[in-house]
Amino acid sequence: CERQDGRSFRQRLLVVANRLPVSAVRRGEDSWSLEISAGGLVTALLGVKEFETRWIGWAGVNVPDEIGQKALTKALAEKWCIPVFLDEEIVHQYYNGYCNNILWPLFHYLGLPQEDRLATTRSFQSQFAAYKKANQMFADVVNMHYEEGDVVWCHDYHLMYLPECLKNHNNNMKVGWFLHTPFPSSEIHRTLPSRSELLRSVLAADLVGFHTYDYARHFVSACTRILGIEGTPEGVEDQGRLTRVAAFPIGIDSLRFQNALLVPQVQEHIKELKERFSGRKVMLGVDRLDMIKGIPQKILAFEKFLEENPNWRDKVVLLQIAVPTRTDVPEYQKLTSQVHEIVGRINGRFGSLTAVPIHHLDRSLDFHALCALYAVTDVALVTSLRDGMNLVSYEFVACQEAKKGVLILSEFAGAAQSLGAGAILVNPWNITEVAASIAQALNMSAEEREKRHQHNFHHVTKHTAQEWAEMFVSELNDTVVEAQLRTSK
Ligand code: ADQ
Repeated sequence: CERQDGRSFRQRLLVVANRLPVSAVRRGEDSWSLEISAGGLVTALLGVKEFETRWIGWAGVNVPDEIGQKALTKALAEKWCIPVFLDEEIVHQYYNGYCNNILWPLFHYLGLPQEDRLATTRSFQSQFAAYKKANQMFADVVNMHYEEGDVVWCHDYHLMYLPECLKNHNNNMKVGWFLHTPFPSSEIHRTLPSRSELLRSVLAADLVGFHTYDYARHFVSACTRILGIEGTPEGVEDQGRLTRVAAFPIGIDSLRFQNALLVPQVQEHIKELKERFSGRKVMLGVDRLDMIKGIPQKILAFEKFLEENPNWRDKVVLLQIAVPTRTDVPEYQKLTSQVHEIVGRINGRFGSLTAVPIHHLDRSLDFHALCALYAVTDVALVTSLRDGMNLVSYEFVACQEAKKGVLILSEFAGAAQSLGAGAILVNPWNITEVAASIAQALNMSAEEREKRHQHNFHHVTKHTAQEWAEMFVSELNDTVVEAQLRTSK
């Protein structure tokens, strides 16, 4: 950007997300240690050099005292982070309640948790009130730090009420909102008691982005059916004001994965894994342990494959790495025991004294260990029941230049739209079909594997996370300029 005196400066980008990209641990009354968590969003935005990025969000810890808050604010400032302090009650109602118990399952077509459906319905109003209050607290922090010309980029289903809070305060603010989950069919969205308020608030943004064209279409039809506002080719127009709606499929920092494979420690790890599983084909699943990832369905499909293909029984192994999340929620605890039970049963059924068909790990792997695993894998199994995009499928492809393994991918993951031509697409609910696709993948000719891999590798290395972030922000800048031109005409 250029100032009036002709000197250039970098535009500031305020990224607002529920969680800051750091984990904070209190060491004393006024001392904190911070660790950057390199999630997809952080790496995406680290690559965007033309903006000066500031992060605004919750640090994930309860800090009731002023001394602690001041010290944490100071420590975070060194990492370009600005905290929003939420107390325990708000976190319980807004984050655990409205975000994770209502919006998350609904947006993934899972409905509300069965046994407490009525309880959820009863507590709905208080949770939505807490959601709005929390969103207003995020807005207050943005307003405090906002400078004219800044671009504000709000992220995900936690902050659907934020665009309206921001625009109510300053209608000239450039506000974008991006959803990382699917946006469901309007038939699902219309069951939400707060359906209209949420849509209206999101529409206050200048630009609204989704991973796929389908999600964008669902959003526009929800606006039409619920609010009676017509969609246009550019987005949604209400009383002369246009909210631009578009698809911005996220990517990964593919070079980071490719470069990791050259690190001697990773090479050594790859060698060890190859020796460990020599004579067996390696199949891999890497997921957060969440209902949406379809882990029990995947394991049952693998069992069916073993049942139907006795010749493969001692020649293939499934490594399932599942990071536990939301471990205090009963629904998730049940999922963990369910997975353990199925794995135990299958290993008992098909294992021997020296080998088992499934290795299941309930933990996170460090980046280098994960890259080594991706590199030795013959077949990756991504069987999400619904998934906004699914970055594991991208990461696997980025690490497969040597092996050219096969990706089995759920048709209900956003990634199916971009990697569908190279992957074997499956309906994860159909265990027989997934079992058959495992057989197809393991028996695939080298020529066909190469062709499929090249297709996906080209996509993953070309459409990176940096490109995604740059496209969204430049579209947001353009949208605002166009709107100003339209109103000045
Ligand atoms: P997630 O649901 O978290 O993200 P995903 O896109 O697959 O799903 O990203 C998971 C990330 O966590 C990947 O980078 C992966 O490497 C890492 N990870 C998973 N299991 C791990 C393990 N056991 N050890 C180490 N790392 C592990 C949400 C949406 C997605 C959307 C992203 C980005 O649900 O649909 O793709 O945001 O928008």
